[in-house]
Amino acid sequence: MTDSPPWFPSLTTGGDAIAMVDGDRPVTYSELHDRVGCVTAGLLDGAESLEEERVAFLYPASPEYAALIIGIVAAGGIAVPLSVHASPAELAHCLSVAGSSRLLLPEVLRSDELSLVCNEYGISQLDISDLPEGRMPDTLPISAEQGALIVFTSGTTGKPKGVVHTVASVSAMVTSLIEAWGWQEDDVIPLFLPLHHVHGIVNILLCALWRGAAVHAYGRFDAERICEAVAENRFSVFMAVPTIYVKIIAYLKTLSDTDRERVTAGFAAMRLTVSGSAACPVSLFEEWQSFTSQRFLERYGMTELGMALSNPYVGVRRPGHVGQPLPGVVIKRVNEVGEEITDPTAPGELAVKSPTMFREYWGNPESTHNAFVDGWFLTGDIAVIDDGAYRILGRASIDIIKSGGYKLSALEIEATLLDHPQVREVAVIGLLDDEWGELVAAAVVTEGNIDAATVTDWCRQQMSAYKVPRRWLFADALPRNALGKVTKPALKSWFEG
Ligand code: MLC
Ligand code: AMP
Repeated sequence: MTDSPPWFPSLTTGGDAIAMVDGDRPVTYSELHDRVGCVTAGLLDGAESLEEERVAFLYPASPEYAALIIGIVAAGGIAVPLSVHASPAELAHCLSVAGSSRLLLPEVLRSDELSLVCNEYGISQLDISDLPEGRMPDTLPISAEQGALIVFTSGTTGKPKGVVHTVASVSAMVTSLIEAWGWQEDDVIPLFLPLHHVHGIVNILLCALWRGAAVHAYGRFDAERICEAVAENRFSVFMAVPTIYVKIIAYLKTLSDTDRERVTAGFAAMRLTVSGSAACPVSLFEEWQSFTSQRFLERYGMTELGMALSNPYVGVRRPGHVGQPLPGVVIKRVNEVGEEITDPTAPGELAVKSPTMFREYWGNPESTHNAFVDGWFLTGDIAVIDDGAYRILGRASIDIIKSGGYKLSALEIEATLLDHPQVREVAVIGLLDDEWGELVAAAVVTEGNIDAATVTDWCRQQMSAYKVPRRWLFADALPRNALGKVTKPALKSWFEG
C-alpha cells in the first residue's frame, strides 16, 4: 500500500494480532488484509480504479463487512453499507439515491422483494465469494478527496439523504478519536450497534481496526450475552447509546448480588465507557457510576460531521454536558438569523467547521448548499456553554426525533402513513421517555374502522421496526393553527392528557 494516503496501516503491520472475533471465529490482521485484498482486486477485476462507484452491501457485523468497507475504498469506490433491518422500500430508496449497480449480500439476506427492487434499478446481487479471486494491489488508486462512505441520515425534509464522507474526512474522524480517547493496540471492544450509522461504523469498527485493536462482533444487542462477556473481562472499552445503558442497568437489577458483582466488576475494570448519539440524562450518568464506578465519557456527534464535542478522556467529565470541541473542530453558536451568539448562557444553534465534515449529500446539491451558511454547517442542535462545557438543550426542529439513538424524521413517517388507504391525516411527534429518550407517537384521522394493531402491522411491512409509532391517537381532527398547520406542541399535550 504505497503512493496513497494511509488507509488502515494496521492491516500490513497487525500480523497475527486478532482483528475481529465473530462468534467463535477469530480473524487476525493478516487474514483481514488478505480478505480486503480479495475484495479490492475482485471488485477492480483488472480496472485501475472504481472511480467512486457506489458499491452497496448488506452484511451483519462480521469480517466480511470489515473487508468490504475497507476494500471498496481501497479500490477507489464509495462504500454504501445498508441496514440489515431495513424494509424493501427503504432499501430501494437508498439504492436509487446512491445509484449503485452492485449490491453485495449473503444468500440468507436475499428475498423476492429485494430482487424486484434490484431488477427495477438494474442492480446485480452478488455474494462476497462471487468476486473474482485476487490479491491486494501494490499501489492503491485512492486519493484524499475521493468519496469513501455514504451513510443515510434522516432530515427535516423527509426521505433519508446520502451523506458522503471522503477518504480525508473518514481518516480525520478516526485519527482524531484514536488520539482523543487513547485507543491502544490491546483494546478490545464489543460491537452490537447497527452498522449503517457512524456510531457503530466509525467510532467502534473503523477506530478499532485502524489502531490495530480487536472487535468482538455481535449480531444485535442482547443484554444477557453482552453482560456475560463483560463479566469474563473480555473488553477494555465499551461504547453505546443511552437506551442500551438503561437496558443494561435494568438487566443488572434482575441478577443475584453475586452475578451482578461479576458484571459490574467487568465494567469497572474497563479503561473507558462512552455514551453518545442521544442525550445521557444526569440520573443515568449517576446510576451508571454507582453500579460500575465508571464516569461516562459523553460526546456529541452527527452523521455529517462525525464527533464534534467530547468530554475529556483525562480530566473532569461533567454529567449532562458534552464537553469541548475535539481538536480541529471549530464551533460557534448562532441565532435564528445566523448571527453569532457570544453570551455563553444564551441558547444558540451549533454551527461547525471541521476536517471531519462530509463533502455532500449524494445527488442533492440543493440540500448540500442549504446545509451550510458561509462555510459553517448548521446542526439544528441548540446548546449553551456552562463554565466552558457545552450542554445540548434540544433540537431546533420538532420534526426530528431521537429514539434509542436513531434519528428519525417525523415527515418521513407521516409520508409513509399517508400511503395507507384508510389514513386521511397524520401528525408524528416524539414523546419523552425514560428508556428510549423519545418514543414515536402518531395522531391519525382515519376513514372507516381501523385499530392500532392493524396499522402497526401495516407499518412493519413499510418501515424499519424502530420507526414504527409506539403510541397512537385516533382523532376526528388534528389541532391546527390559523394557517391550517398542525400545532405539534398542542398534540404533545393531547398524548400526555
Ligand atoms: C428497536 N426498537 C425500537 C428501537 N430499536 N423502537 C424505537 N426506537 C428504537 N431505537 C423496537 C424493536 O424493533 C422491538 O420491537 C422493540 O423496540 C423492543 O426491542 P428490543 O429488543 O428491546 O430493542 P432492540 O431491538 O434491542 O433495540 C434497542 C437498541 C437499538 C437500543 C439496541 O435501538 C439500537 O441499536 N440503537 C442504536 C442506534 C444507533 O446506533 N444510533 C447511532 C446513530 S449515529 P418489537 O415490536 O419487534 O418487539 C449518531 C451520531 C452519533 O447518532 O452521535 O453517534
Ligand atoms: P444522526 O444524524 O443520526 O447522526 O444523529 C445526530 C444527532 O444526534 C445530533 O444532531 C444530536 O441531535 C444527537 N446527539 C448525538 N449525540 C448527542 C448527545 N451526546 N447529546 C444530545 N444529543 C446528541
